[in-house]
Amino acid sequence: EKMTTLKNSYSTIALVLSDQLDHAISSLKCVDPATDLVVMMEVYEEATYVKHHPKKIAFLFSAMRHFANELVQKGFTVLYYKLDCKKNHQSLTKNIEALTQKYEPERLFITEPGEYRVLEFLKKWQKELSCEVYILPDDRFFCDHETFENWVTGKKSLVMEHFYRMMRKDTGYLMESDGKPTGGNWNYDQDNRNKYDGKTEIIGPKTFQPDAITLEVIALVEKEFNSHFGSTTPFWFGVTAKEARLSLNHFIKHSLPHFGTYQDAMVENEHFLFHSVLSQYINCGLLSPRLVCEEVIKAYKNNHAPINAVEGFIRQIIGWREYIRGLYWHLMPEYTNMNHLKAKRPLPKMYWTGETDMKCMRHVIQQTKEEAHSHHIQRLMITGNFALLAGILPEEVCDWYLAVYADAFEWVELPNTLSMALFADGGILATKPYAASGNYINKMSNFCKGCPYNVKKRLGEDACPFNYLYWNFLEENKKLLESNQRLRFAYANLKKIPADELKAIKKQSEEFLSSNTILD
Ligand code: FAD
Ligand code: DLZ
Repeated sequence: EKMTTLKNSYSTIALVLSDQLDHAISSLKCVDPATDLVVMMEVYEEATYVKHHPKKIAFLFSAMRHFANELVQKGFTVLYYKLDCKKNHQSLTKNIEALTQKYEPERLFITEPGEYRVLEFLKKWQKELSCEVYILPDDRFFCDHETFENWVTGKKSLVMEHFYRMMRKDTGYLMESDGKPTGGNWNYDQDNRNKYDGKTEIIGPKTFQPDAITLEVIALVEKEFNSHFGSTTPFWFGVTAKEARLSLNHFIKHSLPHFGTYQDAMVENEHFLFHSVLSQYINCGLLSPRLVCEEVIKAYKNNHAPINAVEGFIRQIIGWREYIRGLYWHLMPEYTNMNHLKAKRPLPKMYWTGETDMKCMRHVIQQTKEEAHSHHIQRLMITGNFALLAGILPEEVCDWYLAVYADAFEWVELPNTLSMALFADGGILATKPYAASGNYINKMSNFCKGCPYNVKKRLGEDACPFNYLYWNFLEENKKLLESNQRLRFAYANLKKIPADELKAIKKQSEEFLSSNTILD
């Protein structure tokens, strides 16, 4: 689809991918609006290699279309392939092959992608296309590949906290002039584990009405991807940088002050609590992580938000987010095959249907279906924890997480799922598995109230499955995990369970995991 009149040939072309929607992206710096061509493509291949959530596809396509319009307004010439345009070959490679034949460019610029799979085919382009293909660094990140590799070199363990402190020093965020951390501590995690008090007003993220472009995209997505898990409505995401910025302001004003305190809390029918819900904007380029950090720190300096909230938030962005990205590129491509605990069960059907009597699982899966979003503790300690305890194949769990969340791109999804949730890397990211029984869920949420399963019981028909699965998990993985110092209390408690009760726990776990509730 032409967005402006095209010439017969272009010496320079830049390709902008759907997660690179930033006017300052490195590829765009290499094109001259007066003479060069920018290309963007909606393609089936990218939308279906895992069956992405329809809301995620609609969000990305609408954001791409808005971004392309902005480029045209700035004077760029843009060749934009809508999904349903006739000349679309539905694959980035096939379209680029056709394009380079037609326009005979001398050079093609692309900012490095967020997936190893895509990088692999870009490298093939470098060999096979008739033009020079330049893959440029993605300087939206604070930590480049070289800095991360230097940090890794010679280390026995890659503890996030150590990386985070380096990033605090590098960025100067929340640092005093004497080199000490603001507030006196590096980390206020112990203040960030409260159950929701039921009183603090929850405002939630800023919502937007879909405009004509988004409505057109939603209609297209509903027609083309109706077999995918999830719904396009309600659609309230922003789709431009301006809207993403308004969402940031809204978060700072209403939720940031409580972000730290309730960071780990979960509440039935509350989808977002005090989380920012900015990840989809940051990851696709609509919102700069630097701007996010600077605005959040400004709120601290203006006494609008306390240190536990601000430090907790900054840690997510310059700590976790950057560390996760570094690990991904450090460990690929072998990473995807890791399965330390030898988990082998297929992904239960309930992950696609949301049909289960376990209230917490039902809530998180149904929310995911509706919103293409759930917050961190829901992802980690409900759906992730269940997959860990039930020994679900990492590959299938990872594909689910990659498909169902609007913020999911492999560089960020894989380490979070495979390493953090499933311990499939054997402890590179986490020092112990985030395995928890129903007790944790009951402590941090109100899901257990009114659940047909009894969170206080570990055996019997109405016992909470998280309970017997937890002990069964420890027992099943004894050889691999018993020597882990951080699990010594858990294993000491396992030892206290009488042999006949442990036998019954194993039996009930086996029956539950092979039952129709799980598999059908
Ligand atoms: P907030 O809680 O408001 O946090 C602020 C920001 O910090 C986020 O927007 C995000 O940019 C960053 N952040 C926080 N935690 C992490 C983290 N662990 N890794 C990377 N960035 C982080 N995040 C994704 O962006 N994409 C994913 O595909 C993704 N998959 C996940 C899968 C699992 C199994 C788990 C446990 C976590 C996953 N996360 C992922 C991390 C985290 O859950 C989301 O970043 C967060 O829920 C997004 O919501 P928010 O914007 O409200 O975050
Ligand atoms: C996730 C996704 C989807 C659904 N669709 C497209 C698309 O049509 N065009 C595109 O350029 N990118 C898409 N993506 C993102 C890619 O799958 C991939 O994650 C990024 O290109 C990595 O940088």
